Amino acid sequence: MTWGRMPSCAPVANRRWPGESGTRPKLATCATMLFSLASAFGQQSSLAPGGTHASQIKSLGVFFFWLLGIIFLIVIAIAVASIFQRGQSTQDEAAQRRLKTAIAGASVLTILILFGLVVVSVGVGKEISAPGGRGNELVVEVTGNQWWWFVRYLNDDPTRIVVTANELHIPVGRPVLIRGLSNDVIHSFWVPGLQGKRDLIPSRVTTQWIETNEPGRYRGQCAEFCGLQHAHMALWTVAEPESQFQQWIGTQLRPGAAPSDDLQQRGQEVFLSHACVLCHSIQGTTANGQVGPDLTHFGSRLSIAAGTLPNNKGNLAGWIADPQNIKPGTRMATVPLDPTDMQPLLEYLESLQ
Ligand code: HEC
Ligand SMILES: [Cu+2]
Repeated sequence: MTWGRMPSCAPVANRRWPGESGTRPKLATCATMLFSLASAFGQQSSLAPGGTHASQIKSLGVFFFWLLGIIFLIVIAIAVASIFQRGQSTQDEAAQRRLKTAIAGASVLTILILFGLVVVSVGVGKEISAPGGRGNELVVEVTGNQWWWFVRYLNDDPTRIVVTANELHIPVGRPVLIRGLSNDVIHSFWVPGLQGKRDLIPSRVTTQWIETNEPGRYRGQCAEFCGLQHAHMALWTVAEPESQFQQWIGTQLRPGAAPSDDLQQRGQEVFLSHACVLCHSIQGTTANGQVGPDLTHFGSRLSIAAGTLPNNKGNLAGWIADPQNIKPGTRMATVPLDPTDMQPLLEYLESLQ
């Protein structure tokens, strides 16, 4: 699966997702972009399931669609037919009886169909929420924050606990238990290509099993209105083969990369000498803030600010210079920086692979 295109008609430089052409979109191209939206939705669609749970949800939806669609057409056909039969008398006894039988039959059929649908959907609901663990499961804690996702891979061995943000990596074919929490209001964890929704509720743990049989990127989105920037609270789920996943875990377990040149060295100094450290952590440095996302491996992440922008230097500069402009209301403060400090800071943050 590729990035697809995240179309945007907004004339904002550098707001491009990887793979998009360098030209700024003109008004005329906006129409075509609307169509390519469909392909972007492919990465966040319950109609493009990447695992068994999502397939079951899709099959249920398709079954409902066709059954109810056919019933709808039958009802309309009867209604139209009755218009043309208006001249006929319904006064005689035989006609009255036929009418009563028809009404009674339709009522019983309706009740049976509705009851059947309840049974089918409860059955699917049970199947997709059944524990998927066979002792080989991965347990990931996902905590909703206004408006980003804190992610922690639990492990009995505390030195193997991985902390990241706004991005999940999962091994293909292995069940993953999501332990959902919230730090503030109710959020909802929803990766349509993999599972249904599960609310994240303050001071309560909710659980959800996800499993995928197809490597790829699945976009998730907070599905419970949680304030001003609810729409900018997305996350990427990257499903990859076990070996690649283990490699990823191995990298994430390492402390933040040491600066490899003078520019990055300066960037680290800028970071550590500004208010950034009050809110962000970079393992291996003195930065130990807990308010915002852990930045130890920020450079390896796909997006900035919970899917708001693709991760590249241009977007990062815009974000750091004026986060409130990009995500009004975000809990990240604007930190005044000397203009010459920006480039080194960008080099350093993007080097944190
Ligand atoms: C008052 C706390 C605070 C300060 C100070 C702060 N940040 Fe942030 N930062 C946040 C929060 C909260 C977020 C998450 C924002 C969101 O997605 O809504 C964030 C997000 C980010 C992100 C995106 C992380 C991701 O994975 O999406 C980067 C990069 C970042 N901050 C860098 C910096 C730098 C560099 C500084 C200093 C110049 C800084 N921050 C200062 C709180 C802060
Ligand atoms: Cu939300």
